[in-house]
Amino acid sequence: MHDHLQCGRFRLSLERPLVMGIVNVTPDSFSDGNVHFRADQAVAHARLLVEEGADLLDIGGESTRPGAQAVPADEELRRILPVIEALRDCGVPLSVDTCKPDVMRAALAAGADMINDIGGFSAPGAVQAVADADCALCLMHMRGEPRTMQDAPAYQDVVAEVHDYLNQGAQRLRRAGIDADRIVLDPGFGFGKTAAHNYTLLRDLPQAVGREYPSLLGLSRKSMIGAVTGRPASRRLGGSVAAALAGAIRGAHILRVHDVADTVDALRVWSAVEQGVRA
Ligand code: 7PJ
Repeated sequence: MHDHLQCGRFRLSLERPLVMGIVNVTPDSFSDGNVHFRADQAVAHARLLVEEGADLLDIGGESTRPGAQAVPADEELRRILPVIEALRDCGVPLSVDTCKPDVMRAALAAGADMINDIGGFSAPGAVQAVADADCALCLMHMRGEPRTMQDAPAYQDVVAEVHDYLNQGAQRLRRAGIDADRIVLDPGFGFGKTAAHNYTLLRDLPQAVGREYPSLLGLSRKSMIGAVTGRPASRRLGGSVAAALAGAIRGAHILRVHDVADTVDALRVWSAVEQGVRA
């Protein structure tokens, strides 16, 4: 595995876990439906996350929650392009969370450094949309599609199946001429998985991802945290930080979180335990 991630304008060291702050530009995150208001709120929130220590930002214009409906590409672009443009100078790489090749191309042209595709670059044209750029690619495992993925997901061996999907997907990217140092793999917590599947994948993270590529984990506030704590999404901070730390201990490279400041604190304390404190 490479010691860095080629990520558009940036070359990120993978020596310590990186924190990716989530920036939602979806109507359900804000009560006002106005596009400009929404973009301004998202940009302000993103700047706060950078101040809190985010190493990257992940900008999403399509809700991918279980049961969510698809958003057309032009609406997704109306939401995210102003946000990408406003954040270009924020000092950290910008990832864009999308499955659509047209959105990928437009986001890269606007300055995005990474494409995060929960569909694993399986849409026709998705690989070609990113191949000739120098962006990073996050390839995530999903079983089914968001609308129906939580309808009784079943696996023979969830760890082996996720491993094979991710590594075969990475091979497909490599055959299209994409360098290994641009690729990140993600087990896709909550995407067509029961709580038991999710915890097995987190426990066996090194086996689920393999050793060839760095990993990205999205655990923040997910139902797997609620399944164990009994808490609603608004009160899953402690559980989410514990899950992020469990991932870091197992070698995760990028942690995708809502609560950047608390996750950064937890990682700093963990690092002080492991590496000691410099005098
Ligand atoms: C993930 C994501 C994830 C990656 C979402 C949510 C749902 N992208 N986008 N991994 N989750 N790579 O944050 O609850 O787990 S949207």
